[in-house]
Amino acid sequence: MNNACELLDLAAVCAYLKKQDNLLVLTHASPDGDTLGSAYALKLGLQKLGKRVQVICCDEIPHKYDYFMFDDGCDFVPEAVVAVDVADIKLLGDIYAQFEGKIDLNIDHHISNTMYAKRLYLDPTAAACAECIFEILTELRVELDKDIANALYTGISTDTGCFKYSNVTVRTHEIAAKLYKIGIDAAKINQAMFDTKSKNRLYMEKMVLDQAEFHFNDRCMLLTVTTEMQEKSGCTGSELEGVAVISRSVEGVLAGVSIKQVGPHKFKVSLRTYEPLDASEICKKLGGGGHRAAAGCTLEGSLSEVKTELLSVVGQALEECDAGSYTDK
Ligand SMILES: [Mn+2]
Repeated sequence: MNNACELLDLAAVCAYLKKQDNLLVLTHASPDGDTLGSAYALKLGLQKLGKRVQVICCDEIPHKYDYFMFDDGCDFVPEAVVAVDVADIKLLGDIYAQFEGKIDLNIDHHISNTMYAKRLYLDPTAAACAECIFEILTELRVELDKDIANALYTGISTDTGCFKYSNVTVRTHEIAAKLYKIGIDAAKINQAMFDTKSKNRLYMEKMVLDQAEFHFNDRCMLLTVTTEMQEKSGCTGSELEGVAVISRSVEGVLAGVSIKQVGPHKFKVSLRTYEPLDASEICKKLGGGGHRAAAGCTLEGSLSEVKTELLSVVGQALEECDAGSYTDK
């Protein structure tokens, strides 16, 4: 934790943004709907206040987000660097070293935030970072137009699994209702985000399911996406995301784990948990973090070593549940 990190409330974050004229907004690597929707809504909103804003993401952005991606070049020197939906500086990906110690403001909703920025606006009760951006733009009296509203809706709907996850609150629906009033393309966005997958992805899911493992009386479902499966299916980048969520549809599963091979001895782990398990707590033990119901970490070793390490931590959490000693934080 960085002691130099100043915690800002809504009024303070707005006062800070008002003072900046040229801003650079950073998203996390492997960008999702929330980091992108938050970044572009903030960009479009601040532009309405006469500011110049550029968004940078170190990875390629999937085309399904094209409807709110408005890039108009960058012919200014940024005065302030803002990271959105980025819980840890390392999540910036390849560009993280370049920005270490240089993030002026972090707007986030992850309880696991490492306080790496000079200033932090953190609302862990927000289901999506886009909820924070909505509050900020509203406080700044920015008139939300359809492009901004579509970007915000994308962030909120994707981080809540289309309003199905346990992070959804009354406020989530209230904000969504306000966005509906602006005339967002909700049905179209929902179809693109939740009901559409490529044929390659379907083929990859088939291979993953063929090798699904169940542990601890079927309460833990473990799915592995090996390099071989990635090559065979032709899936790359964002097409490989969101495998752990398959566990949602399996009765009795409390922990859905997906292990994605990213190197010969390197694996990205994504964990989905269902009450009373806490994914953030489990992943913290493995050097990662995230939210209560969805978290992740990166592990090194052979596939079987990684599986053993993971299963031991998940097994321990389940045992604590059985013993009634699982700490509900
Ligand atoms: Mn998020």
